[in-house]
Amino acid sequence: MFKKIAFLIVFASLVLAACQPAAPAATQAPAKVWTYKDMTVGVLQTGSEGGWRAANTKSFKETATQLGLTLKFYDSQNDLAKQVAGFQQFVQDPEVDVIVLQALEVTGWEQVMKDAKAAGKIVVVSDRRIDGLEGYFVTYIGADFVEEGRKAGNEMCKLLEDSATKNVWELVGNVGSSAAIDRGIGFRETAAKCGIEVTKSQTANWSVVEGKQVTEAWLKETKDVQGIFGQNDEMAFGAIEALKEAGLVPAQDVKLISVDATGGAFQAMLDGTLNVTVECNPLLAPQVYEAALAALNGETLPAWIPSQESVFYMDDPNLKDVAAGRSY
Ligand code: GYE
Repeated sequence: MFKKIAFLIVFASLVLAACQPAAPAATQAPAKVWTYKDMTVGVLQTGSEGGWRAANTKSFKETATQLGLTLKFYDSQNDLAKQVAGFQQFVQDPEVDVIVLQALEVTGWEQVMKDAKAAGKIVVVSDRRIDGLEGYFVTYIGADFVEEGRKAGNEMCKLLEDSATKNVWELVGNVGSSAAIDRGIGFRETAAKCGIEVTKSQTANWSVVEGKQVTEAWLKETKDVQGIFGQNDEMAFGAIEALKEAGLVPAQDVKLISVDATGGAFQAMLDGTLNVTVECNPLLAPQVYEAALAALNGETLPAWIPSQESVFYMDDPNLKDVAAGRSY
């Protein structure tokens, strides 16, 4: 009997509780509306390997000051282990709200991405994509490197249209980076259409010095080359020096195409030593910070926010004015 009464009392109180109207909205703490001034952003930079990177770093630092957000800038010195350690550091830093990854390589991010998610950090991947791990970062902001490679392949086809042989050498970025992998894929896709053969391909780590050394070594083996594809401006500059020292005329005897379109590339085109440069926009910070703020305020972002890019030509009659109007 006693048990029945006890059960009825418990049951009645449960029914009563369920019928209680929800607490008026006024008492629930309104979701925090983030502003740039509330944000602390940890940026994991690759290193300082050239003109593009310098413009990219400047974009992050200057835009942070303009917006009034707190920036923690980590220079990975082009060392993957250092970049992973920097990521962990930002995960453990209670002040950091957002982590921006500019990945040296496409793999190696699984554990730290999981740790960041567990720690409630917003992660934005910018500049260079990584493999997989969708759901662990809110968006990728950066270029279509495959398309950049395709553009370079199409331009090399035009430059070698009347050439009996179409042997092209490729100076590649750092091994394992999405920029290097994808530009190579895109270039081969379109270059093959006009019978171009990539007869030599080697990393020169985005650098002028290595671009020159690699090209010099190849020129010692053979001078049967009609075009050089530098996956960035700096490596193409190195090739230009090597060609000159080998008695070849850059952009005439050997056609040259680079990617980035930094100020140095415009100067090389004005000097008549570089035929074409395919733009890769380094000024990513405004889009990155905007996306981070939107994500902190609960917005869902597109998986990829591509940057807008063009192609520039040595034989453009307005090249001088175009070059004068460039901001990097
Ligand atoms: O092309 C190169 C830099 O990630 C797009 O990195 C960037 C590349 C750029 O070292 O100059």
